[in-house]
Amino acid sequence: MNRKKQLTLALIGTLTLSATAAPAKPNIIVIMADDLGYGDLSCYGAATFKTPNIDKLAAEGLKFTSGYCSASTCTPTRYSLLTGAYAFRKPGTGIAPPNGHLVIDQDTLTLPDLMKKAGYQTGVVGKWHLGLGEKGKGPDWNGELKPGPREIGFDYHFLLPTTNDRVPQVYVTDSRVLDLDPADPLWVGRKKPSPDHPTGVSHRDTLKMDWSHGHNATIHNGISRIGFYTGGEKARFRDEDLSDKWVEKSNAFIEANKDKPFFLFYASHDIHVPRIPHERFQGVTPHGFRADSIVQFDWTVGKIMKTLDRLKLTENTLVILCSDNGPVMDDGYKDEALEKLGEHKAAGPFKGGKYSLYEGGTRTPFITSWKGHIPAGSSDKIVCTIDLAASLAGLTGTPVPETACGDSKNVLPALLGKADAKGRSSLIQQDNGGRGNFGYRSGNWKLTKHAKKSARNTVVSKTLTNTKVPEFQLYNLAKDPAETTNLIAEHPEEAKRLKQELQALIEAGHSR
Ligand code: NG6
Ligand code: CA
Repeated sequence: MNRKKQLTLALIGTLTLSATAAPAKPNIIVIMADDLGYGDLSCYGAATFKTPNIDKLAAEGLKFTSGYCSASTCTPTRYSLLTGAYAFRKPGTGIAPPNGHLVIDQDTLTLPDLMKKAGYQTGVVGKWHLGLGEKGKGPDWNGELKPGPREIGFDYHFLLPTTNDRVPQVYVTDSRVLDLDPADPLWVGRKKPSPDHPTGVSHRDTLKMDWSHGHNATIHNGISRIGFYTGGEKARFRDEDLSDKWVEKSNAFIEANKDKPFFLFYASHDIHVPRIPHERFQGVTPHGFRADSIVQFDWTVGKIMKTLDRLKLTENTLVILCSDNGPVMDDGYKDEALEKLGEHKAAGPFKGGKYSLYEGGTRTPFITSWKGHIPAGSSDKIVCTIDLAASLAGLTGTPVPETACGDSKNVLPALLGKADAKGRSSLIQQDNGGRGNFGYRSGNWKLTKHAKKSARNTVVSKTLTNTKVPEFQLYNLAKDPAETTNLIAEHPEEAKRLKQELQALIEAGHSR
């Protein structure tokens, strides 16, 4: 055989190999951090501490510079991730209270439903915060917590029901509170259960972390919370142990499903308040518990990646890492996040953070990694957590009915780093919802609409303050990513176009 022919055959061999080696149905792990800002990882510019495990994921995969979550608070982003629909279209999807009911209708075709249709085992581990139980009833803490994750498509769940600054501090698995002693029933409510019930107000001097606003009701583990509860003593966990538990349960799910395609939603509680990392992470950064919790989160990612390596699943698993909203410093506890911030820029180059319509509210870390299938590098394509439903359905060849996932775009080529990928041309950004506020990015133009003419200022200020702003502002993100110069007077035609597009997308009821 001549050399040219040999080379040609070798080349064909490689091509065929890579074509056939591509599994049609890779495992999928969506890792969502809580309140993690654009600048909060060393691969996104954090310079005063290191996140080596996520940096490795980014170095081997694709790091997005225009990756978004769909809202600047938790519940609406998670609602949109799982339903593929903008949360503002469904009133009642703002931050869920301790006794909130499930905000996703059971007949909605969800992301885990689509994965199940594709033959996947589906699981969710970590923070839920989408409510449990029926509308008008809420969670039956001592009985079956239905409807819940199982009823909307997850075969397996191991969860913290809301956020850890809300009561109760118990795990939910198998549609029940884990380790609940029927002789010590759990009661959760909004009113103080008895005059002598210790709270963050009456027993403030006993707290191991003081509160700054809200968060002054029932005390558990030396920390007072939002809401009241009694009972369920045996079922309660320590804040310090949450991350170890997420690793244990995520790894067990991966191990149990290693021979089938699986879809795991690992929803970390890091770095939401109360930021109480495990003792071994306390003090590892110069910034106090906020950044210590980031390092802890990074460790959990490393543990999961090691499990994939050990089970030889790395080349058959797509990992997507994202956040549920931008950063916040003082979110109700005196944990010195702001005092110890130093030069760290939690929102990177962007303005605003959690609760905000500015880029810092929703432009967050976004990394995709799939060894051998996603080229290493960075991408400036616009992608959003709301797109995972249509994109992952696209990946697995699962048809999405026209009426489902109404705002989820198939941006799979962008997520996989394909050369001709486009990503989104536009994106609506929302805050917690219900106030008529919107951000709208179209190409490099960004319009903000603050219906009440005030904006939340979360990152730089000590407490949550409101700043007076014009109803409409227009920014050029290519030249002014920090949204400092409002161009609405200079570019009335762009402002008009964006206002019209935004209004049309809102009125249409869907955008796919
Ligand atoms: C707010 C809480 C805040 C946090 C947030 C939800 C007060 C004063 N503030 O209402 O601490 O819990 O809700 O955060 O209570 S999220 O990331 O789950 O959306
Ligand atoms: Ca959050």
